[in-house]
Amino acid sequence: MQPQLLTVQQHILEEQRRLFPDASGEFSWLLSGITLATKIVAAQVRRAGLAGILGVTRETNVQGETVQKLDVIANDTLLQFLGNRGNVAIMASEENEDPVIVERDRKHGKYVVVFDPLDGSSNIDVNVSVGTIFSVLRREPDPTGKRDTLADVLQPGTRQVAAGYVVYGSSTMLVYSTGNGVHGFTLDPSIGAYLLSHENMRIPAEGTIYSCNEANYDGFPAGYQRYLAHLRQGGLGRTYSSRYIGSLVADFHRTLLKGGVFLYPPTASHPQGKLRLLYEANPMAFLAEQAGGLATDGQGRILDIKPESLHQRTPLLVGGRSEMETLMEFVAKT
Ligand code: AHM
Ligand code: MG
Repeated sequence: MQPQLLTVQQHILEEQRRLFPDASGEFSWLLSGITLATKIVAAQVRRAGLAGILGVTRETNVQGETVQKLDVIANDTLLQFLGNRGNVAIMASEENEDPVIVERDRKHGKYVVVFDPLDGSSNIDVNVSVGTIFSVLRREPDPTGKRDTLADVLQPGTRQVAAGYVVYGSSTMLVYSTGNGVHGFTLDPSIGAYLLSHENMRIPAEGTIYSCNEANYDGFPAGYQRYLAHLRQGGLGRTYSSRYIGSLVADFHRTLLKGGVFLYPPTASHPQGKLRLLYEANPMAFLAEQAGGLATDGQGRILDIKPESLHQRTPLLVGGRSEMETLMEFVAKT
C-alpha cells in the first residue's frame, strides 16, 4: 500500500483544527503564502549558476527581463505572496530599511511577518546551502490606522506565533513551529509539494559538534575561548568535531538534527555579534526551545530580549542542553 503522505498544508490545517477548533483558517492561509513563495525561491536557487549566462547581454536575459540578484528576487517574492494574504498588516525584511506596510490591511491585519529572504547569500556563488528565515508575530488591530507600525514589529520573541526556515540544500526543506513542536517537510520537486519527512524534531541533548567562525577566536571574550578549549580537550567526556558552513540556516539545521552547539559570540569587531535579533536569532531560538534546546545571547534568553530597532544585532548561542548549560557556566565566569 502507498505510504501515507502528508503535505505541509494538511499538517498546518490539522494542527489548527486540533488545537483551535474555532480558528478562522486565516493563519493557515498566511503560512501558505510562505510555502508558495519559498517554492518559487527554491526554483530560482536551483538555477543560480545560470543567472550569469541567462543575463549575459547587459544584465537582461533572453526574455529581455532584467536579471536580478537572488536576494532581491527572494525578497520581492515573499513581499508579494505575504502582502496579498489579507491578514498581514506589516512585513519587515533584512532587505528593507523600514517596515513595509500593507496599506489595504493596515487597520485590520492580525499579523506581522519578519523575514530574512535569502540568508547566507554570499554562499550562492560557491553553490553552498542558503535559506529563508521567517517569524510571525500577532498584532492588535489598529482601527484608526495611526499607530506607530514599528512598535508592532519590535516585540520580544516570546510573542512569536510561528517561526521557521527553508533550507535550500541538497534537498529543499521547510522546518516550522507554531509552538507545538518542530516539524520538517521535504520538497518533492516532481509534484511541487512539501511532504512531512521529520515529525516532532528534537535537538539531541548531547552532541559532538561545535560550530563557530573560529577565525574570530582571538576576538572572542575569554569565557568563550575557554569553553571551546574545554570541548576540544574532551571536557564534556566526548570528542568534538568542528563544522561551520557560514549560512545560519544550514548551520542551525545541522545543529537541530545532530545536536551540539552553534555560536556567534561578540567579537572584537562586532561587540553585539553579527546576527540580527528579529529575523535570525528570534526564529531560531523559538525553534530551538520547541525542540528541547536552548538559545541565549550570553546574558539571558534570546526570546526575552525587548527589541529596540529593526536591524538590531545580537550574539547568538544555540544548541542542545548539555553544551548550552556548560557554555552558560563558562560565559558567566568571563
Ligand atoms: P547574511 O544575512 O547577510 O547572509 O549574513 C548572515 C550570515 C549567516 O547566515 C551566517 O551565520 C553568518 O552570516 C556568517 O558570518 P561570518 O561570515 O562572519 O562567519
Ligand atoms: Mg541573514
